[in-house]
Amino acid sequence: MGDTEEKNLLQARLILEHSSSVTVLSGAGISAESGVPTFRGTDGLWRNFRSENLATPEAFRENPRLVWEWYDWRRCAVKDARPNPGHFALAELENQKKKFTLVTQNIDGLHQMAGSRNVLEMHGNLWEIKCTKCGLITKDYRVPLEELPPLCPSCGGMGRPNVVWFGELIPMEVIDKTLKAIEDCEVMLIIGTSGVVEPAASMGLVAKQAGKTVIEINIEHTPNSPLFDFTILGKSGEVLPLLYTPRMAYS
Ligand code: BJW
Ligand code: ZN
Repeated sequence: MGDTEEKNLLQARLILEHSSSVTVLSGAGISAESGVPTFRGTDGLWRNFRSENLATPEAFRENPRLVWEWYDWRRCAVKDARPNPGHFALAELENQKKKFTLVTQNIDGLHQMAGSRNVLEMHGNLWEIKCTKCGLITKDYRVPLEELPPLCPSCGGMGRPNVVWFGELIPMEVIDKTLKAIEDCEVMLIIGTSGVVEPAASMGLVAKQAGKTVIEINIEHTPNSPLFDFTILGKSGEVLPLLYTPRMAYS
């Protein structure tokens, strides 16, 4: 680790130590060390298709089976994934703070598996299927799914992944709670996201404009880096465990 990274790490540690309310925005990068592929970049997702061309309501209307094949493949890939030290560090940080909100763009459920409790899923959940006819949402952990597209257990309508695609709205309740969490926090951490997908990408700026300290953790700089207080360059699974003092078991 270079001198700058060491300095940024120490500074972040001090800032976090002295704050009682923290809000986090996480993206695909935090799950990369769990073996879950990110979207963009050289190792980005699948079969030379751009996720932008699959993660849309239009793509689903045109070819629901193809879109479902993609999601079924991702469900298979995520099924055996386990949280990494970055996920666990955030769960522990939550235990140490008076107020803590973890807003994630990820749909893999790994934050919850690591023990994070106050989690807002901006883009939905890979394990939920929503009926396009009656709107029923069911949890379904089968991999692979027996029939593609899966059918609604209640009305027989076609199911779709309960995720937010391009051109669709983030649930209003999630946006409201996210904005409130930003308003209420002293420090915001932006972890493992390329910061190109709105409205998540603007949340760091919202925090900055509200006078919060915003720290980014990423393996590389992003277009938003100049807006933030500073960026810690490194893998989130290596950086996050260094940002707090673990509680002693019997203290
Ligand atoms: C590491 C690491 C390690 C790697 N440690 N780091 C304003 C302007 C322009 C366009 C728009 C706008 N407002 C809305 C839009 C349209 C659109 C949008 O943003 N388009 C842009 C791409 C241009 N947004 C929407 O449509 C949103 N809806 C909306 O705003 O509704 C109102 C509206 C509609 C239309 C017009 C105007 C308003 C909905 C967005 C939904 C995004 N959905 C997806 C799919 C979800 C389901 C699924 O997973 O399949 O969400 S797309 C995909 O991108 C997924 C992700 O959550 C999201 C963000 O990706 P993320 O997490 O940043 O991943 P990567 O791969 O991009 O980056 C990984 C990062 O990790 C990199 O930086 C690495 O360096 C780093 N990294 N390893 C730390 N170990
Ligand atoms: Zn139904």
